[in-house]
Amino acid sequence: GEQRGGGPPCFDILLMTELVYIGIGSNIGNRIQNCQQALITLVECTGGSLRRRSSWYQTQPWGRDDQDDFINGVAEMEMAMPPHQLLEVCQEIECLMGRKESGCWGPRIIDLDILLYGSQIVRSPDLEIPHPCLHQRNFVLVPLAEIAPDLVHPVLHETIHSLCSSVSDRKQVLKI
Ligand code: PH2
Ligand code: MG
Ligand code: MG
Repeated sequence: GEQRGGGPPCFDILLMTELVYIGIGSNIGNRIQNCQQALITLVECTGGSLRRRSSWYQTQPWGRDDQDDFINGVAEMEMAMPPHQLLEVCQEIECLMGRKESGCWGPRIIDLDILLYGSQIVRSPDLEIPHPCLHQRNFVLVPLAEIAPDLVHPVLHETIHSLCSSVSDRKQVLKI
């Protein structure tokens, strides 16, 4: 940065933030309270700010029918924490809240999924952004379209609104 007067050198510190969309879900216990608690903890642990949150939705289970309905929602956060570190925080919160492994698509106390991280594309064995199933699921697209309809999916190059209106998923998603 520009040096002023006789004082110390002035450094410009650039905090690079991104808009990050997190999917929140629960289908065990007090589902809304679990989702709310996870979101509060996520804000605390990431140092990010919560910009928008969708309504909560009651959603039919996707992928496996033999379980209770979920509560789902999506949060828009602004943060500087990089994707893999954010993943660790999400997993730590799930663990702290008592999540047990219940297999693929099984019931869970809490699930925090990174859906989108700015327009970044991450493809690594432990983390894929955009979330690889985002565009196939009503329970993600409906709340996401509520808060970010004009957002463009960085791989499919379609808006969330457009993905939401053409999705073939017929599972029910009800605003509560
Ligand atoms: N999560 C899953 C599997 N199926 N179905 C609904 N409705 N909501 C979810 O959050 C969900 C699911 C695995 O993460
Ligand atoms: Mg999930
Ligand atoms: Mg998950």
